[in-house]
Amino acid sequence: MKLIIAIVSKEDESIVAKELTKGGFFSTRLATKGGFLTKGNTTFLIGTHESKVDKAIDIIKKYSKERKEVCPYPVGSSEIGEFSMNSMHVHEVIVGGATVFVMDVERFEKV
Ligand code: 2BA
Repeated sequence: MKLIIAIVSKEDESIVAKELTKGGFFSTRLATKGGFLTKGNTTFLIGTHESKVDKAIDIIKKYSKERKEVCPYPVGSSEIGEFSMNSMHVHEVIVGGATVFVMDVERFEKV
């Protein structure tokens, strides 16, 4: 059993949820917010068998569009996390398609 944690843009939430359900997956949606843009996004929790992980990721990938977002920070001086932004002169960042984590599930029960 695996747990897929997938962060998708809010705009893609409905179609991703619909297609996951059509594909036979159970999912839970959480309203979340990115630490960088501080914009709302959606985090899916999908518990599934290991053999179906690739299928779920294919669906998420297919329906999560890449977008350009305007970066709200003054560009050129700050350091955020491990990334030095000293040399960045862009005012836009590319968001997505989706950010996906796959984790082992030690135990799964519906009680
Ligand atoms: P945000 O944190 O709002 O990030 C939005 C976009 O800003 C990122 O797109 C990336 O292009 C840029 N960005 C984020 N942090 C940055 C940094 N420290 N320096 C320079 N640019 C940065 P994505 O990478 O597609 O991420 C979309 C959303 O997925 C993120 O929204 C966050 O909510 C989540 N995410 C991405 N990577 C993650 C990670 N390693 N751990 C946890 N959540 C993550």
